Amino acid sequence: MTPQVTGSSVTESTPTQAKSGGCGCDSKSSATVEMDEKLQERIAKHPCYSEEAHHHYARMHVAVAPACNIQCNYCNRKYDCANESRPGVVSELLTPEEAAHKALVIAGKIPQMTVLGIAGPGDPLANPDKTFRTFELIADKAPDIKLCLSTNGLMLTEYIDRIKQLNIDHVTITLNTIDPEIGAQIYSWVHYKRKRYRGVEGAKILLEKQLEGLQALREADILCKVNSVMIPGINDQHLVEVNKAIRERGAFLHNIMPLISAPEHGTHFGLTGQRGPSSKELKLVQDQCAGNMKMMRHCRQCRADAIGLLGEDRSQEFTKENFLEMSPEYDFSKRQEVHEGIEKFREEIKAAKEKAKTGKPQSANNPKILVAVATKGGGLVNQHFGHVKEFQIYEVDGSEVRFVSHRKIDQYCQGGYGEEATADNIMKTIADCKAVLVSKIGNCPKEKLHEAGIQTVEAYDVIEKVALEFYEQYIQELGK
Ligand code: CLF
Ligand code: SF4
Repeated sequence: MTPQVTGSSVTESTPTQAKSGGCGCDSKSSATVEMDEKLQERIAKHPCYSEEAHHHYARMHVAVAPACNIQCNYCNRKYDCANESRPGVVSELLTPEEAAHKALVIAGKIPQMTVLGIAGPGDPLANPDKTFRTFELIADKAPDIKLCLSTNGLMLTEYIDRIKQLNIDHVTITLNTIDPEIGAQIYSWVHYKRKRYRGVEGAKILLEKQLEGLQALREADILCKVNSVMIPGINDQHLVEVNKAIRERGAFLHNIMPLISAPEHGTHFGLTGQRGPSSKELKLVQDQCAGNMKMMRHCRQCRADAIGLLGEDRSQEFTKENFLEMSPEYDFSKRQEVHEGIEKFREEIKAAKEKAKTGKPQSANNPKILVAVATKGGGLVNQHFGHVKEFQIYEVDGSEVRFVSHRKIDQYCQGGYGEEATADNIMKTIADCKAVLVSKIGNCPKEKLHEAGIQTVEAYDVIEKVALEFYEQYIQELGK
């Protein structure tokens, strides 16, 4: 699938969905346009499937699936599923009834929550009764919440009819390799049809089932995202091949995520010193695959019980003790009202982006630069430097402003203690950026950034607009 630029907004379409005429003009048929629109509608409020939506809409995970049918070398069962989470203990397991109650509470308290995902802490399809019961309860009471499932794919073909029947429109498969020899280095065992398989034999079964599952999702017209964990020295050189294989089988989106590995996680990789990739290595592989299909770069490897916008986690506000005391406040009309407001705001942002682009120089010779953006969401530069916990990194070339990654930092404001140390770390984390775009910044960090050759821009406006204005000024100064 190729990212397409229409006006100022990047849209996603599959190769069969967008074709150009011989003259290079856009000659989409009305059926194709309609297909694009339908596709857009399906992803418009999904914060993972649409990069743009993740500034506005939230997801929640319910941890109802403890068991797993394989053993990945990057996972320790007492931690979150590394498929969809960073290693952190899942605070509490829920029954389907508790999960449904929680979803209805959150749907009222956070009306911009549009997607409910089951992503662990084990594999949802190794716990089919709990998983499907949860989805059933939620679909029944909250029809406007999209259902999302993340699996290792081993049992996908067995449950595809059930998935379709429940209207689960988004499924993620974590597929790290298509080569059983490489698979044997990633999976220590696979439990299939009451038997445990090890090494290449186990990996072969898993990989075959994953590719069959992908095919089955395409046939059932369910949008499939593939997650691949990048493991340097094991599958990093092989991910372009994985990308090709999944594209051919109709995957919608590819999310290459860095291996998170530390001895204290108690995983095989953690204990044997297997490192994860640097952000530069990760970006290189993502860029190699990007010409071929739409890549997801805004993944936060969230917990199996995460709640909120992707960059935030509000799960601790809704512990079992808390949410069981709360009454469900799900209100369909109120939620629709909030969503309409968000959509109106998105239109305004879109118009502002288009306006910002008008008349900007479009040249292949324009250098690409990185900028670090402080944002609380909404597609705006709207956060104080001292409060930033993660910068969003954008690549700018004068005509395009492209999200490339996020980088976590320790918050600068430490209440008067420790700012020196955090400042040094922040400088290191964004050393390759030409500027930080913030709503406000104090004199002290501003001076430090300038000393490090990083400019500061204070604004409260649409990210793309601020980034393009900075770029123009940067190029002028470069010319001088
Ligand atoms: Fe959850 Fe996954 Fe659905 Fe999103 S997460 S089940 S597709 S609703 Fe999203 Fe989290 Fe990355 Fe997953 S940021 S880890 S990709
Ligand atoms: Fe862990 Fe998920 Fe792998 Fe199962 S599929 S071993 S839960 S990372």
